[in-house]
Amino acid sequence: MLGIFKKTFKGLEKTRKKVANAFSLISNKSYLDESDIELLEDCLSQADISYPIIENVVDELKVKDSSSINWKDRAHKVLLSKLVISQSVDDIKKVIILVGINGSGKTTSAAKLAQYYSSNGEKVCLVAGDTYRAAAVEQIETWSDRLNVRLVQNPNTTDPASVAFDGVESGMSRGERVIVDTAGRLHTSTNLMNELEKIHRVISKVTDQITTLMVIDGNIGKNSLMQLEHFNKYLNIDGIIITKLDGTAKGGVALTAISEYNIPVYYIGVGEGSDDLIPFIPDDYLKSILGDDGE
Ligand SMILES: Nc1nc2c(ncn2[C@@H]2O[C@H](COP(=O)(O)OP(=O)(O)OP(=O)(O)O)[C@@H](O)[C@H]2O)c(=O)[nH]1
Ligand SMILES: [Mg+2]
Repeated sequence: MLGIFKKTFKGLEKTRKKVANAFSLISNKSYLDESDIELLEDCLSQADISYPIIENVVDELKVKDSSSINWKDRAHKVLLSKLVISQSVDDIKKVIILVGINGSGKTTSAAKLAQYYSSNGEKVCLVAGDTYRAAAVEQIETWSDRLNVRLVQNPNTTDPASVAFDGVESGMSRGERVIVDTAGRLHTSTNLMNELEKIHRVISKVTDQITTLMVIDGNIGKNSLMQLEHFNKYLNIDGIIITKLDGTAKGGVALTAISEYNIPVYYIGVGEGSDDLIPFIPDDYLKSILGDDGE
């Protein structure tokens, strides 16, 4: 069941149990009273689903429905409608810039993407755009060795835009998929945010085939959406990778990102290995949160 979503399914077990429990408590009811609604609101909120979305679910469940469809299926239907966005991993352009706050999983995601595209037969180049820490360069170097993909780095400069330019220029001329790692930063650091904007601007001189993906730690929950909003002010965020959904994450962040910000989630990270990246599939994702009757 659920094939490649198995790890997410395992990771979100706690959330799913709570949600499933709430739905089983109301399963025999033909209408929902205030305490049932409160119970549902509570467990959906604990799953990191934002209030406007919860309100939509509750409003729908308050509508009389004489068909046999059950409460959970109705909630699933509402939530799925929130995840409808014309997204496809095929929309991702040749150059990918990964941005996000410290430790969200950018470098690991760069490695995962490198493996993903290599295994699809593409030539891949990693760009060490985190020039501030020697350890950061070593980390991506280790991945490039392990995955046998080209790495562009420059120990003689701390200017990430310069390394990114070299990487994209050489990568495009070789027909490679170019994945640019960047240093983690807080959205409140204006200088570092301007630097990201500069990286993007400099790469744009080489090509317009750029997709900027924000890497979000799924454990951070609702706060991460504020970070998304701020990053999106400095450079257009084209899509999202949500990481660590194999861990203690509650899971609901993807719903809010897509429905309130209209930014697609392309991939999710479900582990620390280079093959722990899977395309985001709305229906499977919802089953990970709400449960699946076949579970
Ligand atoms: N369980 C799990 N761990 C992950 C996942 N993605 C990344 N990690 C771990 O999270 C930690 C941080 O990952 P990095 O890829 O170094 O994060 P980063 O965003 O590059 O960090 P900075 O460069 O310091 O900003 C590492 O220990 C990774 O192994 C994931 O999907 N699941
Ligand atoms: Mg990093």
